[in-house]
Amino acid sequence: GSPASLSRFRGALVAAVVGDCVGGEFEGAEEVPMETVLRHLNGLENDTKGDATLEYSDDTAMARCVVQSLLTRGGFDEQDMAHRFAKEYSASPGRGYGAGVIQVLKKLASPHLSDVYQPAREQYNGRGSFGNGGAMRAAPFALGFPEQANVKKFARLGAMLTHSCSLGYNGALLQALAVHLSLQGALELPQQFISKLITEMENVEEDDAARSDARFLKEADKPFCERLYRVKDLMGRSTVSIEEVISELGNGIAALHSVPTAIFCVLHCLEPRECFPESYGGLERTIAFCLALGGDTDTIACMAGAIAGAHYGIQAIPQSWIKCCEGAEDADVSAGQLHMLYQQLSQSD
Ligand code: F2R
Ligand code: MG
Ligand code: MG
Repeated sequence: GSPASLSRFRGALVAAVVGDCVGGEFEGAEEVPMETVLRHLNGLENDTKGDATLEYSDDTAMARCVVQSLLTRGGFDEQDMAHRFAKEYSASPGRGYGAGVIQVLKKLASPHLSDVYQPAREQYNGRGSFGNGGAMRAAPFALGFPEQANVKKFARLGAMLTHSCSLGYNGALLQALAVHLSLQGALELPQQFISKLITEMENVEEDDAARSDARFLKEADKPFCERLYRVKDLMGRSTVSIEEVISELGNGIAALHSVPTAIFCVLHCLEPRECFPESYGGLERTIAFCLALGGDTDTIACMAGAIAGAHYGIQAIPQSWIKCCEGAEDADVSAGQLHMLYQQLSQSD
């Protein structure tokens, strides 16, 4: 498809929802044999009822708030977005939110709050959350802003409403950047794709706050860059086991242990692999691979789904999967609206 086509927008937003919904089945599981994953996915294909049976979780609930805020305000408005997060949590608290972020969402509901970034700053004795909650809802920023600098700026600010640790908000920035590049067709050249991400994150992680957080958490000097180099290394290997992906990149709830993993899953599944049915295209392979990792499967599949969907487009997502997932059809409609906003902004830039 052509860069930033409607099909890519629809693919990104719909596959993110599908990843969240189908991945929810295995969230927290330690070991998920590929046969179990394929049986789960086959079950969706054979589901003749076709009514949304898989519910979305916090990943999609918060991404929907981001989408509606960007569309309603025609850009980023922190007050509006914070208000939507709080309202959504209060209306549906049972979507599987992280244990810490709940405190932030409750504080954001206060009518007396003057600084919407303050509750996030109060988390974890003032160090902020490094969870992947900012990254899991970052894809719409890539669809709302044509300029790469704006994608980075607003994905970071949008994440900081709940995640003030640099390892949380930089994970969101990285995820939005990966979707942005994928929308432009950058996954046609996978080596250049990963090199661009590394170059961008080298600059982002120069920041004093990033260096201080990394030191405090005893991580590498530039933690996301270090993980992306590991992704590059794994890409060069002919075979990579699930165990190697988990030990090298992680499958956990921290942004550092899940965003580079999601990026790797997309890159690894660009080519057919023995473990998947021949009938599977790249998007199906990506989602299946994410699920087989176990751990934070809904979020890793959601983030990988957004990147892969932006690459393959809407046609790559099986209709039977879309029909089973709550919110997937809404996401398709929203993708069309974001595409219009993106085109308007492209023309005015
Ligand atoms: N939370 C889950 N899944 C497990 C529980 C499901 C639920 N109880 C159920 O059964 O329905 N999934 C969702 O959470 C992840 C996104 O989390 P988010 O928004 O980043 O939340 P939070 O609370 O900020 O961080 C998550 C955990 O990370 C640890 N953590 C973060 N920062 C920390 C810090 N500075 N120091 C120490 N620990 C820190 C804490 O354990 C947090 O609880 C997604 O997977 C989403 O699907
Ligand atoms: Mg979730
Ligand atoms: Mg999760």
